Amino acid sequence: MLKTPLCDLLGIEKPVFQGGMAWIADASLASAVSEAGGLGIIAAMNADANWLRDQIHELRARTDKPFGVNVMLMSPFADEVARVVIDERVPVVVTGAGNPTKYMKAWNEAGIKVIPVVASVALARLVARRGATAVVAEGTESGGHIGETSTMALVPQVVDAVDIPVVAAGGIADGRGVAAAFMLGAAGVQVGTRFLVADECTVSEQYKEMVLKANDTSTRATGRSTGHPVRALKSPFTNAYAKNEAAGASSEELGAMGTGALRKAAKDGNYEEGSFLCGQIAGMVSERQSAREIVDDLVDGAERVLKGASAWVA
Ligand code: TUI
Repeated sequence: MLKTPLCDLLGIEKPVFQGGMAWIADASLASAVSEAGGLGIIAAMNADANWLRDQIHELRARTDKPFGVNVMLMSPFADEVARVVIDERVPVVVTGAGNPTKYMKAWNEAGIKVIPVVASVALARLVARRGATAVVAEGTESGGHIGETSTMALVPQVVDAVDIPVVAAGGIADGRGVAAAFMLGAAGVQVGTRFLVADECTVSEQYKEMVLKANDTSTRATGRSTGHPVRALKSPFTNAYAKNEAAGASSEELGAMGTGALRKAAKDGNYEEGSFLCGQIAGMVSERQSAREIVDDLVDGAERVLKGASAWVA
């Protein structure tokens, strides 16, 4: 059995978080991951308080296990969502795409376990000082909004910088990746891309097919000129976006292009206009499975390779 201090800290059985993917990580997927013993996470993304409240109630109707809400800090509704997680007594809040410190005092006082996603050592240190329970160190291999540093380089540097548990994210989709993350000092992993093809994931069929067909060079990061780079599967949208970016389009023009593109991919399966956010590891995701099968395979696979890891040590 693979158990780390993070499991006891959060009351979960397996040290696997499901990434808080915008327009994708809803009560259906999150409740299935939590039921499987991991930490399911509802993505509040750009949704308002009412949507989030409904999703939390739906999740609670399906499981009584711990779960999280991902608060996307660039959302226009971040303030109201930050209140909902307190009112609803959400056990774990994961934040992304910004600095969460302005909310941390209220969340800590409410007894919420706060786990910011960080893409740098500097932000990891800052949130640790402000009472974070753990951090997710997310490498640039991830899908969605990304930083510059790879998982391999970021995780051990964050582990050395803070004395709270570190969860590794970015480029992890099987037991080898989980075991490697543990070797870097992580106490858990966050996985997004592999859960895109989970049976309980309500994303469009078009999205799932694109992930299943992807190979190692199928993603690209665009939007570096805006200061908010995003990784997605190559598609007509990323081609058009990159062309406009190279031609010197302003951040506002590029932002306008992006509006609605995540929903078009996730909900409508619109190949031409959708932005299919996805991590570099998509090439390894080739099978539709239940969330439970995915969680079990990640953990069992890690156990297997960790047990064999000393074979080369004389
Ligand atoms: O947040 C994510 N991934 C996301 S958010 C998202 S929705 C979106 N769509 C289009 C544009 C922007 C957002 C899709 N995917 N991952 C966590 C993450 N956080 N990755 C990187 C960061 C990050 C980056 C810079 C966190 C903090 C930061 O600087 C904070 C500061 O101000 O110091």
